[in-house]
Amino acid sequence: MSDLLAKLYPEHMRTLRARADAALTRGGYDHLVIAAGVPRIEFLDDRPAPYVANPHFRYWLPVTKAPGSWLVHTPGAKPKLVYLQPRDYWHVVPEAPAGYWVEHFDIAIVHEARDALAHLPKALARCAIIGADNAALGDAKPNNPDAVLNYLHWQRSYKTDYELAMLRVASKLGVRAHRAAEAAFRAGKSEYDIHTAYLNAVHETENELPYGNIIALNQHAATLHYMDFNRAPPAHAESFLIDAGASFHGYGSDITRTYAAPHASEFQKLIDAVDAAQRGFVAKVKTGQSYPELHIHAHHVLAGILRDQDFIRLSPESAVETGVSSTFFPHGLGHLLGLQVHDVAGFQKDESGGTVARPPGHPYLRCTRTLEPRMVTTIEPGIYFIDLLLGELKNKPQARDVNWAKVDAFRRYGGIRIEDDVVCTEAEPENLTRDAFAAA
Ligand SMILES: [Mn+2]
Repeated sequence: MSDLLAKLYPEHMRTLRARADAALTRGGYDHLVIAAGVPRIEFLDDRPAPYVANPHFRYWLPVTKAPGSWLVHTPGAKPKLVYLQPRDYWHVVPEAPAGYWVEHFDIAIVHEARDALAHLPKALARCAIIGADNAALGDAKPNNPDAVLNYLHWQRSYKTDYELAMLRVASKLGVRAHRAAEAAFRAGKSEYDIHTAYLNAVHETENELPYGNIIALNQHAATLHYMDFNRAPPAHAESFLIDAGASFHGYGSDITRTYAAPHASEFQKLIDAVDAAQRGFVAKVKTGQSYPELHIHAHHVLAGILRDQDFIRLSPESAVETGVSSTFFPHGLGHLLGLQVHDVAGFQKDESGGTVARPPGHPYLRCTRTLEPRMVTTIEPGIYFIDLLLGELKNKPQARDVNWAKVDAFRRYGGIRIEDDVVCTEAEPENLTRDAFAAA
């Protein structure tokens, strides 16, 4: 693997340097300075929150644990890494830089956080400094200029070959752990035990995962971000929804699967229909596809499933128009993915910034872009039986078009979500998740 990454990294660096040059021109700056960042400290406490390195730092090098380090890009010069190895016997000190990326940087090692300042450009007013507020070091205060960030964020949507290789690995790791989690569900384990089975298989701590695991049995799957991890197995396991990913050198996967217990064939039938629909949406991840239009299309298809399986008795068109489809599918079809699980620029209009609004009535859609090659997006349709939303539907005129007996019988399953990570290409989409499941 590291041979492949070593081979792809030089081109990745050429691309990033060209992007950084263009961003600096747009902002009128001479240097791009990126703070890896430092952990936040809990209020009224001396306990640090889990450290997550600035994604702009991770974009340049596969180093996720170097708090207090800095990166400097100046057009025409070799990028500079100011690498902090503190004198510290309380914490593990980051290892000396090693690997395929080292030769691409001029590296200055410092042993005190404040010593990094001497290695940053003297003319700080000429620097675009990217980082969180608490990364400020003396007069080197993050200014995060919009013109620079908007350009970089837009470009981050188009993954380099190196980044795609990272994302493929993150998908493989996630799928390996998903299979262990499914086995734990089949063995009758609790949510907590399924969670630990997942962690054992992915070989990552909870803080290293790209996001917190969602592991829901039965009606818990109706809570979209259920993260309670019940310690006891349910008396009767009917269904299992797992939304969990894996990290690889700062890149993440984001995968959701839903399973029915063997006796729950009526629920399996609905899962199969959502699964087939999801594959259809993935097939539409193509150059020129408007993501919000794909989201609306998904509403029509899912409403058709609800009608075909006799949950509702109105046409898909009127189910979407009246908001009934949103009772059962109340979140967005997906989002951009990369260095961040909900990657930047999902709503950006162009490389200068701006916003493309969500379609009215779809407040949780996380992407309004038009798809182009090298964009990576999730496709994650769902159908849920959520007490709160069903209660609201009951007070609407459309309540008479709902087969409540069947809907109520399905509350015990919670819901279904099926999520793959998909690369838009010049031709057919690359499904990172299904490819990884097929290879497992
Ligand atoms: Mn997702």
